[in-house]
Amino acid sequence: MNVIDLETRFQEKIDSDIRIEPRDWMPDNYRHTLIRQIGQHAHSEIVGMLPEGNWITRAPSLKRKVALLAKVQDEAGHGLYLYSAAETLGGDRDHMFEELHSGKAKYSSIFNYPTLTWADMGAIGWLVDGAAIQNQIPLCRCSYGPYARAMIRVCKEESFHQRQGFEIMTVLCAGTPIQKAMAQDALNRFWWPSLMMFGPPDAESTHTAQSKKWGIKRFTNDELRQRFVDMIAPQADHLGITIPDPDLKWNEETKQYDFGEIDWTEFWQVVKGHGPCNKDRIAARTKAWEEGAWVREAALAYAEKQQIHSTTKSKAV
Ligand code: FAQ
Repeated sequence: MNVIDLETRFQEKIDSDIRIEPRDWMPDNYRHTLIRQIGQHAHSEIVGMLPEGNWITRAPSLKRKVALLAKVQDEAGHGLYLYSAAETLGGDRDHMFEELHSGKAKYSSIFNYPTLTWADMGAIGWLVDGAAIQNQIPLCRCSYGPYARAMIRVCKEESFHQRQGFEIMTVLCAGTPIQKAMAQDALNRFWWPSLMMFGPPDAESTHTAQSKKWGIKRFTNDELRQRFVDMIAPQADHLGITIPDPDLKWNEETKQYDFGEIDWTEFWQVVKGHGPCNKDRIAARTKAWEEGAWVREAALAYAEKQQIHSTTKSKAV
């Protein structure tokens, strides 16, 4: 079968909602697009542990500490499923890490903002996990089987994360005036960066058209951003805090919220490495990688020993 026939058959499978599995034929660019997106997604999960990890030792109670610790560990687990999913496509894990540490690989812009108060733990759970769920639920139907299956478990865990974040916000908003002001301040700082998580506007998105054709993305960046605003605006009303956007208002005709212009210059600055915490994030990940070298060496030595042991045993049989 020639390449054109293979591509036609491949597209027919996608159009009939048949999952593509690791050993199936796929166009090179489909493979590269997935390794790029899954790799960036995996990096986002493990870099995303840092802003919240910052508050584990300062959580205001044992109950809060346990929930936050569990959440941060969940993010590590998500990173691991995702690196494994990228490996099923031929992605090399060490190479992906090299690209992260050298600043070449991207990860979500949101994790380059600092977490200044405890209320930021509420805002991240509510807004950042809320945005992640909005973006990842459609990925459960992604055409690539291992990625789609990983997303099912990830989304279940992200839903718990969002609940715990919203509950932190609920308690703060019903608390003292200072606590409510802290919640408002966290919303002020995390609102616009959360909208940026969905990526550039559709007119400037380089990958959306092809990724939609291949069933990797089911919705465009702007469609998902709009859904997010429509979900969060009534929740902010319920909490009694104000979204920092004077142009935000319900549109009776479109049955959606209209909202103000996003600062795309800020977005691209952060993506290019010039956000408030980019350098700290990369430095923390690089340090963790270097300090974990002995664990990787020990695991490899153990695996090699096991291999020799099982080969000798099977020869003896
Ligand atoms: N930050 O053409 P598009 C989480 C890049 S997980 C940085 O629209 P695409 C869990 C993009 O890579 C959050 N870069 O690209 C958690 C591309 O660059 P390239 C992460 C961004 O791929 C919660 C260029 O701009 N989620 O939060 C961003 O079709 C709490 C052009 O953009 C995922 O990764 C950005 N925000 O659409 C953890 C989900 N946006 O590669 C801890 C999977 C775009 O050409 C605590 N990924 N870029 O050099 C996706 O759905 C997609 O990749 C998009 C971008 C929607 C992110």
